[in-house]
Amino acid sequence: MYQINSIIYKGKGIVKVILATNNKNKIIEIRNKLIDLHHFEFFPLSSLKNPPEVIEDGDTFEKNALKKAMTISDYSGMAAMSDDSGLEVRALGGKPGVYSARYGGEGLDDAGRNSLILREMRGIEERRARFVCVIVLAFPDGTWKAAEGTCEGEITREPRGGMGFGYDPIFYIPALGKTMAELTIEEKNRHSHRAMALGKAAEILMGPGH
Ligand code: ITT
Repeated sequence: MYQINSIIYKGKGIVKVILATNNKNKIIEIRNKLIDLHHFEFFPLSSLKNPPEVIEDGDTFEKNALKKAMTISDYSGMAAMSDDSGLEVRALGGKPGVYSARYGGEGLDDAGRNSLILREMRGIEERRARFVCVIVLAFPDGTWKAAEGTCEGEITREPRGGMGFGYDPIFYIPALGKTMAELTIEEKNRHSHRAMALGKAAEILMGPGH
């Protein structure tokens, strides 16, 4: 049992939270990870009529996550949870970073972006990389909280695995001996950057002393 955060809860039966993301894979992972938070119901952005488009022009994950959550909370009058995330490759000076979703230009899909990174990494021995995720919770009273999670790994020499999304097939986790795309959703939700950030976000929602 847990004690729900009374500042957020304010005696409401179920607190509705809009997931301020257009990424269906993030929604699946978030819902799976937060399944035990019975006092909260998570709705997709598509449940809002004509939600505003958010231009992600921040130079940090937190700025972009804050903009997404704030915009949707303001628009809906409800609590909103956003996720801004990406891959930072050491030998590429932290790229693609906040540009992860559109690295290489709009014409590339996930497989194309993975090929691009593998090409850029050809012949490079320093393969260390990390995934970063910042979750922002924005509330109708204008307050907000951020939670960050990271996951350390290495860039593979070729894609491996068919699960997950994005850069998962080229991100190897030495401690597990698998790429992120070789993990089941339950495994990914024990180890990923998003899982770490969501764990902290759950603490914020549940409040102290749970
Ligand atoms: P929203 O902004 O609507 O949430 P998005 O996909 O554009 O969706 P981001 O701007 O945060 O989200 O970009 C994140 C990109 O980083 C994502 O599109 C992937 O390419 C990559 N990424 C983030 N988390 C990942 C994960 O768990 N596995 C693989 N790639 C990931």
